[in-house]
Amino acid sequence: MLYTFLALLLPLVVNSHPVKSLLPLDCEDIYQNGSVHNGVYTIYPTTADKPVEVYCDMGCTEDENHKDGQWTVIQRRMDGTVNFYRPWDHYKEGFGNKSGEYWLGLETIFSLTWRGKYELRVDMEDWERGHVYAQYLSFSIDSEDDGYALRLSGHINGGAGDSLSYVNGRKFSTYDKDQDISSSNCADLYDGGFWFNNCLYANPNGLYKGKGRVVSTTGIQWIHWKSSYYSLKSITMKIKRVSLSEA
Ligand SMILES: [Ca+2]
Repeated sequence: MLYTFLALLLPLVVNSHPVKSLLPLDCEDIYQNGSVHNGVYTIYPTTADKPVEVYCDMGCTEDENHKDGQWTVIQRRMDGTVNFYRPWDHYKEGFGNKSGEYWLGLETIFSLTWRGKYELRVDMEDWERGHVYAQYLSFSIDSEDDGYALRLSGHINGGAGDSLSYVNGRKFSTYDKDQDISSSNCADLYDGGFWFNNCLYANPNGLYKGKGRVVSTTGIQWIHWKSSYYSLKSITMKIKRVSLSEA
């Protein structure tokens, strides 16, 4: 078994492109190193002494749209077990459970999208077995000094519509760090840290409300698909490397 594994792995290592380090930067590298199944893996977005656990969505042969797997999951909601109403430091460093609900962390997302060019895909599910997505061919965020501002382009409509471009170029906000352009505190109004304008059409980090229509607007919203008063069953934000950045 071990020899079979090594025999499979060695040609990959030998034939891979020249790299400065064998440490995986993201799920693409994990996959290229021979781990082809969905699961929690360790990546190194910055340096060797700073490992980060992440869920890798390696794709699923049952779903035509997922044949190009190797997605690095940066955010996931699925059952309401993790509280997303958290302060700035938590959103900066990341929180939650990597095999369940979590936010990867702004610092890690910044490091990844600084070192490589990435696309973003947002998968979502309603309570009536509906599945749609929104994809963006280019995704990055600025450094903390620049408020972790969101940079998006190239929307592809997978049925969800485009509820994110409204906050393109906007800084990240939490209830204790209001960087939106509203006179209100959007993160406090909508119960979760995110990129806000005045305020939002999408709120992936809002309150997990459970099934069906809800009476308030603080749920997990994607307004171009569902109304403000609908809180989704699940939502996942994941990124995939297009290329490494020029040195
Ligand atoms: Ca404000």
